Amino acid sequence: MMPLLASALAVLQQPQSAPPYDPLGMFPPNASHNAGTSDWVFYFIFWTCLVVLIGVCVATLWFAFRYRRSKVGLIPQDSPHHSTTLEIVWSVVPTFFLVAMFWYGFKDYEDRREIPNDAYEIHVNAAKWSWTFTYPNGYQSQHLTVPADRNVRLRLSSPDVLHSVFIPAFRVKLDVVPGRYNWLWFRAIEPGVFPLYCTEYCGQQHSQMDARVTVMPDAEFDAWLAKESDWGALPPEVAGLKTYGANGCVACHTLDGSAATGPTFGGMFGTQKQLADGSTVTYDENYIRESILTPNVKLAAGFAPNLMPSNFAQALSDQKVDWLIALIKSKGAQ
Ligand code: HEC
Ligand SMILES: [Cu+2]
Repeated sequence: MMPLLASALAVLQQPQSAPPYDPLGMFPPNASHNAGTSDWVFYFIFWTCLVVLIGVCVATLWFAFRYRRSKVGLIPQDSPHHSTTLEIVWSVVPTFFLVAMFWYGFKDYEDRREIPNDAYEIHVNAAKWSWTFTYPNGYQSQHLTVPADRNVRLRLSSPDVLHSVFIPAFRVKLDVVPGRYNWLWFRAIEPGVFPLYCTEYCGQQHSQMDARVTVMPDAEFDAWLAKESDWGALPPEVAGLKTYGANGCVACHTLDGSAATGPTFGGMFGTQKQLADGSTVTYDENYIRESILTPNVKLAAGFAPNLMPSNFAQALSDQKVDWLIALIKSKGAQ
């Protein structure tokens, strides 16, 4: 009983933004700036409830024993009608605790909703049944990597159904709602690897919708991201596939021969291509390059002009154009 009481009293000394406090070992690792605070609020409510529970049980048992029938008979005597002091005490004391629960809970809620302006934004796309994390430079991954000691904001979106992102070690959880963005933020406090789950039933493979969160030291993060995004280390057609995804070609072009807003890249390389003006060209490196950089000069037959964006000459480096050519070539007929 004494150690329990000592831990209960310790809760009163915990300030906001608290260090880890988990005397009963109920929580996963404590890895974000407000994990301690939310644990603390939990324990504050827990200890309060425990004390009240014990008080009510003891009083019930005591009254049942004290006023048992063999003692008071079938017709009990009148008891005092009321006690003002007692009524004030049992109204004011619980009110104080209820207000405290609200106050601490609300402060933590406020902290969660007020996203710092300097937060590093990572876009989280939750789709049936996987996660895609997109970094400010366009790098994409199926797992989340964040710097320690830096405010990170996740922008959540879903193209299909309701999902919910849950990182137990950070004590954060928020719905991912189709058709709108939601934001949540945290500041990881220690390097490590933690699980991330979808916690909204989203169909057959919902239970497989999990990912890893890796927290790395702040100083290493930027170098890590630069290295991961360095597609030059990859085979050119693989780098081309990444460029195809990252620069939005995927929205209009397919790789498997099927029709879309624009012509497919599948099975085209080396063929004779019909143009809108009736002439033909060889679908080779130069034709691809020209089609990307000046789309309207040689218009593919059957497609309207000005559909393909004409800003790729600025948006794509020469190297990216090379990678795209390698990609189209790798899907080609020869
Ligand atoms: C908004 C839709 C759209 C996007 C995005 C788009 N394209 Fe196109 N693209 C088209 C259309 C439509 C055509 C056919 C008309 C023309 O030739 O300009 C085309 C034609 C092409 C052609 C010629 C293909 C052929 O069979 O003649 C190439 C190569 C090409 N696009 C590459 C790209 C690459 C690479 C990207 C991404 C960096 C891209 N496109 C992004 C719509 C798009
Ligand atoms: Cu899901």
